[in-house]
Amino acid sequence: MPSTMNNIAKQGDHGSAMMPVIQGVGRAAIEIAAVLRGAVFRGALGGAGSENIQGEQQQVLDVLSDEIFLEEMRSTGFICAVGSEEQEELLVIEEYTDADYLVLVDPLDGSSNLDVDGPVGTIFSIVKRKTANSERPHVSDTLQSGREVIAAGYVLYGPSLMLVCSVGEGVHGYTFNPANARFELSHPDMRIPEMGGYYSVNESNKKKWADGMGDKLIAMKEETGLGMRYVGAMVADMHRTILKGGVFLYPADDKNTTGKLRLLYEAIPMAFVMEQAGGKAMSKDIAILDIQPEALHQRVPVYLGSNTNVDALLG
Ligand code: P6P
Repeated sequence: MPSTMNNIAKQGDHGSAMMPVIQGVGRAAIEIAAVLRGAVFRGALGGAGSENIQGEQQQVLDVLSDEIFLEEMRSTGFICAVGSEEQEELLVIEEYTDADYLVLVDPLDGSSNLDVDGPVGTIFSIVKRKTANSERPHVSDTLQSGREVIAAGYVLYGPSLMLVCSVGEGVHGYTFNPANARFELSHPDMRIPEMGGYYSVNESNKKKWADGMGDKLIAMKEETGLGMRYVGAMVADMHRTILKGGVFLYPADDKNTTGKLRLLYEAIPMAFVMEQAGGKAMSKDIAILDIQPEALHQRVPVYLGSNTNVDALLG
């Protein structure tokens, strides 16, 4: 069992490259956590006065986190380009256009929680380029199904700082130990219960949901009596779902007709982790990892969680 992130990154077919990249994610997480903790004193809470490609108000910390993450990926020397939820175009790393891998990242997921001191996260996945190393990295390098993902995971900025990731050989959780200033294995081989006690959704949208999901949720609630937990940051809701079991969902609705959550930056990495943890990751009637992405900022409906709960909901 890997005791530190160094060991997990050695596993898998791309171990020699994944170690520095996942260590880079760890360094970015530590830096972002420090920025979050001191944000109020730097006047860094609140809006940046700009919109991202998603048309969402960018938080100052969204922009800062994106810069920190990009710099740490650049410094690994293994990444040729980064696709970020906060950037309209693919960010090519000019010093390393011949490197083998790309990273897709939501640098600060759930950032609307920041000014109420709620949990937020970073979500990432790593893919191998399809273009030749002699070519310039292209957006087509990012449009790969989740079955091509080499490694994925998330950072949870909560009461503790956690990095949960998989290189395709199970899911392991690492907690930052302030005594040693490094991530240490705290949740070896994370497995989601076959059935859990919670559903997790923004139920205020229920009347707008597509595909009869409102009626399906009502039926599931009556049948199972599940409790409800919803943090409003996917990383926190996913982490609880993996540890306690249950189902997290964000259906399409009449406002977000193809869903709200981003396929490349949220759905695919979280689906990779969920399936590696023994759970199910669906987007209506197709497994999220089987979807062929068509655009960098594509959105999809998501249903993630314990096999029994997802089946009960989707029928
Ligand atoms: P709502 C955060 O903005 C996010 O992308 C996910 O982290 C979260 O699960 C969802 O959107 C929350 O959306 O509409 O409930 O605020």
